Amino acid sequence: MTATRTLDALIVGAGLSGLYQLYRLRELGFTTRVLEAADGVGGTWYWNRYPGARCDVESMSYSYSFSPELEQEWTWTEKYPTQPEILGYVNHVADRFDLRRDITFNTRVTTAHYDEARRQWRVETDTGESIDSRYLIMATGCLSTSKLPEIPGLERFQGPTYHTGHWPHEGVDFSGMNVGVIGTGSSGIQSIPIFAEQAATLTVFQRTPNFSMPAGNRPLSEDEIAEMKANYRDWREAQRTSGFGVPVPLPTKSALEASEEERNAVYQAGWDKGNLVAILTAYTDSITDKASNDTAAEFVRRKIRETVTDPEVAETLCPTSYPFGTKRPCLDTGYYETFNKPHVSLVDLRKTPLVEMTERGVRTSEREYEFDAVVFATGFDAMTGTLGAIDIRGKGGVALKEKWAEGPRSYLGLTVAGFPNLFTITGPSSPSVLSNMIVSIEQHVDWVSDCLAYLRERGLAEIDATVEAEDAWVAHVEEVGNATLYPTADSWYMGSNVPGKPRVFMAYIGGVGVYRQLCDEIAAKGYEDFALEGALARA
Ligand code: FAD
Ligand code: N01
Repeated sequence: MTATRTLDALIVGAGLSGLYQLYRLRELGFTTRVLEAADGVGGTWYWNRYPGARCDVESMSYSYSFSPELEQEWTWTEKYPTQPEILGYVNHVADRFDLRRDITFNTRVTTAHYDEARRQWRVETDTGESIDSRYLIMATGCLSTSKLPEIPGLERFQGPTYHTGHWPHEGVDFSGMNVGVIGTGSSGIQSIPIFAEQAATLTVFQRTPNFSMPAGNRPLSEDEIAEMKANYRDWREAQRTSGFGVPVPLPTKSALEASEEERNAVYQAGWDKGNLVAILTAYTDSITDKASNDTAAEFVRRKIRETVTDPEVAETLCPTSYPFGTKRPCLDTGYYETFNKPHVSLVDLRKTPLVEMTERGVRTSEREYEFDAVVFATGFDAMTGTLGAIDIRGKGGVALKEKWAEGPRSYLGLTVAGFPNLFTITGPSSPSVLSNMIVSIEQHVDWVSDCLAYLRERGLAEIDATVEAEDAWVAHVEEVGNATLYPTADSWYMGSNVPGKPRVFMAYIGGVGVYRQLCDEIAAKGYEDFALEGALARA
């Protein structure tokens, strides 16, 4: 392998994070390159092409804020944008800012080792390239390593199988087929109604029911587009200072202080707007007190019972084993109604667990189901899976995977002590997946860009979080998490969807606005809590 000249910064991933990071670093005059495993930009929106895939943050909010010109010239068509529309947007951004010339596609980073003497990273790829870079920025995504169900015989099935996270670009037509779907998280909930429109029979295998509410999606009117475009700056500011990156009025009282009538009116208003965050934050204790949370959970369960005509099926679809919101809730289009169709059936894996895949289909503890095709909507090894798949080694040759064996340890979810000059965009222990992610992405990218400019101005070659700061951050993230109901659920936020993964709450629930302020203060104090070292050796 031959190494080319040392870059200032290597970015891994060309999703929303990697593209904006490239834009910012290029603007600052750093030599930068992006490596991307896919053959195109878009990340999540490149890979997840299953029917029904869309964002459940409103389009005009789930968009970059860094360029007022871009905001004005791009016009979203629907309240909640489809995957093709978002991918079109991301491609537009890549072209508009001429980003592609610094992106190498079809290239997966396999190893990244820190060279302590030279204070830089050596990165190797599956195409045999070796690249030296002062800084290494992982824009590899929180939900970018898909997982299959952990059952024997996956290779035995004779028909086609599909994972929602790797959907064929040419699409799949299930017309006339008997189709099985495993998984009822957001991807399953979005795609199942569309599979049901095509398939002769559809069998849904559910391990845990999810809370979902109607998206109420619709075309955007010219007036509302014009209004947002006129007020974008204020809206962006409100996003940045909000709790979840979605501005909603702040709650003033406990759910238990409100009458049932009042509560139902509040929940109904959120329901009618298809606004998850409005329900999740309707009361001061919605996500911290079980009794308060139960009022929202029961509201949704009532809706399920009203919608699904078979009472047994309705009960199976009602989540009861965890509080509302502690597994990622969903917005759907006709999900519960789908189970009223005579050719759609639901299998409760809590009662009859999956045993294996067979040549003909899927076997549960009760019987074998025969299918022409099987869809895995079984999610991701979230937050740490993608970083864990790369052999990342910091000081002393310590592997990140070893360091994170008991759960991710980072400072601010941005840096890892002992792994100097490494940055993780929306890394574990930052608000990331508990937010409108593009807001968190821009905040992280801006922080990293400012940090690199700061180091360059002072001729510094290395930045490393101190172990003390990291320990304190990990403890703070845990403490804030434990003050909520999130850790009580078995969710991918907790790593519980991957057998053997440590059970740790992997996101920061302190709020997007609070977190931003904290990060800004640390930067303003000259990156206190970091060791800044060494004269920058320039070739
Ligand atoms: P990604 O989009 O995941 O991009 C990471 C990129 O890194 C990928 O292209 C991947 O191929 C590449 N990569 C990874 N490892 C390597 C490697 N070793 N070498 C080279 N390249 C590598 N968020 C919201 O806020 N609202 C939503 O409604 C929402 N909907 C979602 C729907 C789906 C189906 C999924 C899966 C996620 C959704 N998300 C949503 C989260 C979404 O992931 C983020 O909003 C955002 O798109 C993440 O962008 P990213 O660039 O950080 O990561
Ligand atoms: O994955 P998931 P996803 N046997 O992990 C089941 C974002 N997203 O791709 O809950 C049987 O949520 C698993 O069961 P259980 C969003 O952040 C957003 O749907 O672990 N079942 C679950 O039902 C989301 O949270 C949108 O008991 C098995 C399902 O498979 C995240 O991406 C759309 C199993 C997986 O659900 C992931 O969503 C799509 C097994 N061995 C995605 N393994 C929006 O609309 C897993 N399951 C915004």
